[in-house]
Amino acid sequence: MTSAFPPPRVTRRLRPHDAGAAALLVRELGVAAPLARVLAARGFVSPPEARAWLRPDPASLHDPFGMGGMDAAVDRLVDACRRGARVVVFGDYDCDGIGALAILTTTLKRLGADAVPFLPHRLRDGYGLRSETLRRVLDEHAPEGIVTVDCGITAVEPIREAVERGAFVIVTDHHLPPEELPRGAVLLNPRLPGCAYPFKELAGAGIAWKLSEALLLSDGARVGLDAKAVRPWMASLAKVAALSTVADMVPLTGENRVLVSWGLAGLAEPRSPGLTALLSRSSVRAGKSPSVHDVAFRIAPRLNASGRIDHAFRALELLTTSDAARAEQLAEEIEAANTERRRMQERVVAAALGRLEKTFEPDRDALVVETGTPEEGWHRGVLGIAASKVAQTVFRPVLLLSREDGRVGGSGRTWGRTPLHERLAPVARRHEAEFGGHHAAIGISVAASAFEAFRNDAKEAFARSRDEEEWSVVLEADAPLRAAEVTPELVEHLGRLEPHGMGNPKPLFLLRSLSWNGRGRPVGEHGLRLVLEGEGVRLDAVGWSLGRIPPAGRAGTWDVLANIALDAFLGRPALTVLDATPAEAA
Ligand SMILES: [Mn+2]
Repeated sequence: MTSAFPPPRVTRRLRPHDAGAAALLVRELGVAAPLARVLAARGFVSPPEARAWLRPDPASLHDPFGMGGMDAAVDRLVDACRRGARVVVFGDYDCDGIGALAILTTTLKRLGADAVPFLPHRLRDGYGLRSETLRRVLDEHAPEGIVTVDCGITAVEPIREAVERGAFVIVTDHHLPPEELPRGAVLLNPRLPGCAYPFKELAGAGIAWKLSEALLLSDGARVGLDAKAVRPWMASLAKVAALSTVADMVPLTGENRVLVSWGLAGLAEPRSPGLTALLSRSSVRAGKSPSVHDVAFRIAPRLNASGRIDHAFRALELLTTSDAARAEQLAEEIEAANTERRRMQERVVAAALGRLEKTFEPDRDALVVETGTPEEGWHRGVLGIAASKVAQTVFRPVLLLSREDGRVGGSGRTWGRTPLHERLAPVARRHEAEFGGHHAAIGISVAASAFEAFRNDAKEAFARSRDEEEWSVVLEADAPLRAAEVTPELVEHLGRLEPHGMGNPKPLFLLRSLSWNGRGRPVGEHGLRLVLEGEGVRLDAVGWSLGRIPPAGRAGTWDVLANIALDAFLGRPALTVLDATPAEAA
């Protein structure tokens, strides 16, 4: 049976590398030659640079006071802490916002402030700092000041109002600053024009972490946290910052690489009862550091779940409680929310794909727009993740929208390199939609009366700029590799490139002319375990899509793109084959 959704083209590339630079790295750092080739191909051509990358060191983190606004923010907050003043920390309901909130609230409380965390409700309050929500915060808590985390840089009007009412406002955010900035507030955002802070890619929790560090360095001694005690405190906050940073899909380079390695290593001993309960529910073995994959696919979805289904306060409380019994109870509630989230998400995905199998036309459709109702389970909180699942099946950008209260609204996720936000923005404007997001992910809401016209317009706009190259899957090998170079030592050396994730993928190697006798043992839906051979060396391999190649076409010589890992079952290195093409005649 042929799929209704033909797979995209695959573009294969090999990164060039400077062989002289790689040889120098082998000599100076004593690393295996294939690792040196990967480093050189990724731009680490000088030994000190490469050494720093291979050994992420907390001592290399930048001075937090180098961030624009830091001095002013610290002065304001230290003063508030000393007087025990009430400060509301205003966060966001995703994993980054929750982590940032936990980090800064914990530090402000430790320094003596009456810090009150506030989380908006996804459905009732919407995203970010809105006037109505802010008014409620001011009325309910009467704080002396407000510090935003992971949001606020676009909240011009709400912040004007808060300042008028006499509150001080400090914005800490990592989103792209708009042209018109909030006035009367201290702004911390490395992306602000003129901010000299050298690293621009911190997540919201990373910035909250830097602000915490600056606060403790300035005034920690007053509460018994002298210079020596600040470091373990920051190490403990780095555990949460690492989870948020991975979850927010920012590149794991620069300071993010340091924070994430430090935090993940620390999570081998989570200490806090909430993190302990969370890791155990996420099937991370006690005493073991979670991997980036564990965070992205097990831990972050749990922290996000309560905010998707209902209110994110449970996740925040889980990260901050010191009560083990309470932590267990919260972890259990979060587990239930996550199960419910998964069920709702699967239902939406199944409904959308069921319809698309009948209606999708690959030559016509350059954008997929599907709608449902809350009664059918189309709940706003899961439409974004459902859209990304559908996009991974149909290989097109996807909008999933729910019809509710006279409006049609939900989320969109792109496929490949299609600039979803840029391409949809003018259409959204024409139909007076509420619209926001970034390159790959958007949120949108249109009046029901304008929806049909919006949908036609959007589909046409995407069809007009159809470019199948944007949808192709790019497999870029870091370096060539010979079969004889695949050794346990190489696997160990390559481990120094971890943690892998956004901006730092697992090294992908090109192994040319491996012969395959055509035999293999099926694993999973389309996978095969097999043995490949090159230069007389036999290599164990697993290929998760090699089962798609008909047996008659298998025996022969292949060029293979593969990751290398230690096969826990075999106890020796094995290839994970991502792609195999008949060998090019040499
Ligand atoms: Mn964020």
